[in-house]
Amino acid sequence: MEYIKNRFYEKAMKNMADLQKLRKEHGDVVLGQVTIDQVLSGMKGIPALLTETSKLDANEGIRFRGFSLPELQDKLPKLDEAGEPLPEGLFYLMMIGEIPEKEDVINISKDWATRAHVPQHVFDVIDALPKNSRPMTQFSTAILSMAYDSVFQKAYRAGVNKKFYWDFMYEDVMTLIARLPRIAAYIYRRIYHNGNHIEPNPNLDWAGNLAHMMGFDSTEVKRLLRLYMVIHADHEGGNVSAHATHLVGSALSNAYYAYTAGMVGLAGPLHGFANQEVMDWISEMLEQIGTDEPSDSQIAAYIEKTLVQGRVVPGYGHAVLRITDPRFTVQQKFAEKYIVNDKLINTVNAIYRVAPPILEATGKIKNPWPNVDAFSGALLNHYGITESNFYTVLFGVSRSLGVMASLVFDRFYGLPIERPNSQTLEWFLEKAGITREE
Ligand code: HAX
Repeated sequence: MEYIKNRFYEKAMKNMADLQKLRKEHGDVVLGQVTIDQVLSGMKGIPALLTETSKLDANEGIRFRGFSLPELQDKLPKLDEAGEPLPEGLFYLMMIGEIPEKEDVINISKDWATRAHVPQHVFDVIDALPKNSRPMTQFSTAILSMAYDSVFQKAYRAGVNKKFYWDFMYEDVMTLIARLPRIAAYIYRRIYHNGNHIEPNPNLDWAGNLAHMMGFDSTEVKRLLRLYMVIHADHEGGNVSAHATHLVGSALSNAYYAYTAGMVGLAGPLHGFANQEVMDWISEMLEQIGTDEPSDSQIAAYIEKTLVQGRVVPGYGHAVLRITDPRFTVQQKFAEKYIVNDKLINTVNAIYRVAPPILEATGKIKNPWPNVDAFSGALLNHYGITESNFYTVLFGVSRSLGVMASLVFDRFYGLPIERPNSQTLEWFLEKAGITREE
């Protein structure tokens, strides 16, 4: 299993000389100007982070190490040719920068299977929470409780040289990722199946095992979860879950602390919780209209009503994208390929026809197109994973792949503690040449 770590070391070492040169000799190169609007609109568009794993283009969507999602569906190893790529392969690509061979992917699967044992105290911590506390609360608390096991933390306390931090971080990252399916499935079975838990099957792949432990052993659900885990894995470094993980990690917090920070960020309704909000919003709409096959004009009226109420239409808009999210399109194509006439999916497609012009007509929403969350719930629901308040946990399991890979890079590159500058309103007014009335 060490060979994945060794490959990472070889590849990442090649970048180190360039990074050191940049910092030493080119640190004064100007990258652009920062406007008041950029700062006050949530630091949009300011190049402020170094993230290797993926890059988001506003007009094209996500690329992982240069590969678009359809390219990855074609190129990443699968268990069977008709299936979807294994998320293990995407993790390899993000870490090493090359499309893996099937053997590499199987090696990661095996590595994670050997690390997947979850200590009893983690289940005890979950069981101590009220059963009806939000699944993301249970998930984040469980992750935090594993900080006890951090080998990075122990090594740091023992005074290890900083050039070896990444090695211990890698170990924590691999163990954390390996344990997540068991933890997520445990929470799922605890809440929705009376605590009737299902043991892991070490012969299954990471996403297949998640499906298995949740109680879904069909090829269809395993295929869907493999796709789901690939498309939600990373969205460059500035989104809330990735940035929070990176920020907390920059204080040399261990991987469990950093990822917990990312997960509590993901739990917000403008980020990962939007996947549940989409389902809630659609159910509310269907209930109020009184049909499960709404017409385009009924949907249009409901969208208008939502906007008048000063609420957001969940699943639409994006802080960076200015097109239909390719993660939406990939799911739509998956549905076209495998699913015939599902009423909820028909409604999601109808919303896609109707919503963009209405959102655009407001004149203020910068991106009227759907994001990943507009489709994901309908697919899960179709295959029997109907408990929408669990959906953000599934997103969280997937997101570990990108943010944890990035954390290894952060420690390898020795990126310093993050500490942007903040200013008072007074300062901004002065910069804008505004004098306050006495
Ligand atoms: N419905 C209604 N209003 C919307 C909107 C939507 N879908 N999207 C943006 N707006 C509003 C904003 O609230 C903002 O209003 P105010 O000026 O009154 O504050 C205005 O339009 C301008 O916003 P923006 O610049 O276009 O968008 P932001 O970068 O500020 O926000 C969001 C991006 C994704 C948060 C936003 O589009 C939104 O709230 N969408 C709905 C929630 C959602 O789907 N979130 C998931 C995003 C993808 C993701 O991270 N998945 O995990």
